[in-house]
Amino acid sequence: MIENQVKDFDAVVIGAGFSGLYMLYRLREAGYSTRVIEAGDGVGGVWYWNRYPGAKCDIESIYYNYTFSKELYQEWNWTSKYPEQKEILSYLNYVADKFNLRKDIQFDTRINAAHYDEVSCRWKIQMNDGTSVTAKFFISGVGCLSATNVPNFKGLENFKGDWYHTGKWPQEKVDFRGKRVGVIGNGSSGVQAIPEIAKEAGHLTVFQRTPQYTIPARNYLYDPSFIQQTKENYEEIKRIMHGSPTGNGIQIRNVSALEESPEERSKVYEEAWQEGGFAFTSTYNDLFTNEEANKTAADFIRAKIKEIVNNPETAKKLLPDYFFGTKRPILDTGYYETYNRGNVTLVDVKNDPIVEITPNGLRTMAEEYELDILLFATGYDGMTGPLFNIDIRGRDGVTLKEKWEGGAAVRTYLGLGTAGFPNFFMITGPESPSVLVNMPTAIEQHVDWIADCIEYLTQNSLDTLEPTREAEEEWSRHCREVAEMTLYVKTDSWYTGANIKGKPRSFLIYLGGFVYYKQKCNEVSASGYDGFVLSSRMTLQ
Ligand code: NA7
Repeated sequence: MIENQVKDFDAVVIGAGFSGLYMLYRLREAGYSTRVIEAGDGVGGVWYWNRYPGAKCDIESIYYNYTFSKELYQEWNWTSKYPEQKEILSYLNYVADKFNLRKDIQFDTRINAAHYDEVSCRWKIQMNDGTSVTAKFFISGVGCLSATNVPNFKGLENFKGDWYHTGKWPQEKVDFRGKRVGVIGNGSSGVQAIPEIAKEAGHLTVFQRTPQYTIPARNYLYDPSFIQQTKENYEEIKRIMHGSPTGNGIQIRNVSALEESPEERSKVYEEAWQEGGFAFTSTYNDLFTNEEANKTAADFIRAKIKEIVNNPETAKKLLPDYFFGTKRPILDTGYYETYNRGNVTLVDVKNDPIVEITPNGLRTMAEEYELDILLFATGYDGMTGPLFNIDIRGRDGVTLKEKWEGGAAVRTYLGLGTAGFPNFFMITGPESPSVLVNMPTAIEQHVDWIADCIEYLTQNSLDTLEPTREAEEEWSRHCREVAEMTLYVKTDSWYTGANIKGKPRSFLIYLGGFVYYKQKCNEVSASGYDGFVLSSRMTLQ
């Protein structure tokens, strides 16, 4: 029930995904009044919204969970190596129930604006239902990929069929049986959805702009005895997650791809390909920093595509030529094989661009395709998109978007906070390792740091904390320098913001590794928050 009177909380958190749920748990355990505001009618975040056919996580389930509660780890049973969306959503619902979190979550509500009031040192938070609350701490758990991107194609409003975005999928099943279906986009979402839809649709047309490298997931059901073992090894799994550069069990072989002979390399790649999953990206230590090394992996996958896809013309269209792994690596189940089906057509929209959506389908320069259902697997305005969708204003009424010049000048300290926005924390914010680490691990580390920081302020009778301009300049420069040493910045991708028309190009994921990053965060807190300004209202007046 929505109350009209203005309420004051210690903390308001945006979003009830992995981040928001754990943040709520930590703050409430410490005795802080906390309200989570969630746009959906249930918990789950991305796993609430991404219900498209084939939606799965491509991190092993035994690592894709919280570690803060041993009891929770003992109680939950994952059924397969790569968990399906439904299973992850059930897990997060289980967490919400087990820790009685729902009572502090306001569902079906969006935050429109959050303005910092310098007199009261509180955030005033305005909701889309007209209500508002105030809070000492304003914490973003919006996630890196929650602002969906529906490209502004001419004529979409006239389309007579149904259309969907993979990241805003309806709760009820979409019936593709016998239908003419079009899919625009072949990133992780498209690559997962396409094989599943092809099995059901009358005809499926895939509109591809950039061909992708994808590696077979080779998912399988876990043996219950294996799950039992992981429970017995909970401490070890937790240690691996929180002590490794990627926050999961993946170990990168410390060998250059150029050190081994072509024969040895082929053998290594073939074994990894047969094993499936991210074993392939972990074969050599210089795949993402050395162009020549990268080419060896890219050539291997291109050869696989030619081998799998029967029609040489289709195979040719599917051959990627960017640096392997510099767009988010993808795992698939029968993706390339899908193009051998009689009911699937691949259209290369780089050479034959989409001109408009028509009432009956989609028209490219060369042809019109009649469609009953159109699917946008066109991704997200990543990292800054979800934050810019909210009118967040810090000191002097300056918006986050203004301060960061619409994304051209993002400045954060450790991705956790930004100068001029006191007591505003970002969980897995821009310039933190975020999506290049196993997300639940990155989230737990951030939430723990933020919760400890809030406790420190309380214990020391301090009211506000915000980064200094110098500290954030230095951190942002360091992030850019590390990114420049890699091949990631050379590719158009959502990592670089190139997927959104007009978005300034930048690289907002910290690439120095989770272990170093965590150590740096710990040093900052141990030093009494070096790089932050801490103050009490007494000193402010
Ligand atoms: P992605 O990975 O951003 O993929 C989006 C896809 O949509 C990609 O193939 C894009 O082609 C394509 N796209 C985007 N805009 C257009 C237009 N205007 N015309 C044609 N094609 C377009 O999003 P996903 O949802 O698949 O995955 C997001 C993340 O979720 C993923 O990285 C994992 O971390 C989980 P492009 O390559 O830009 O040419």
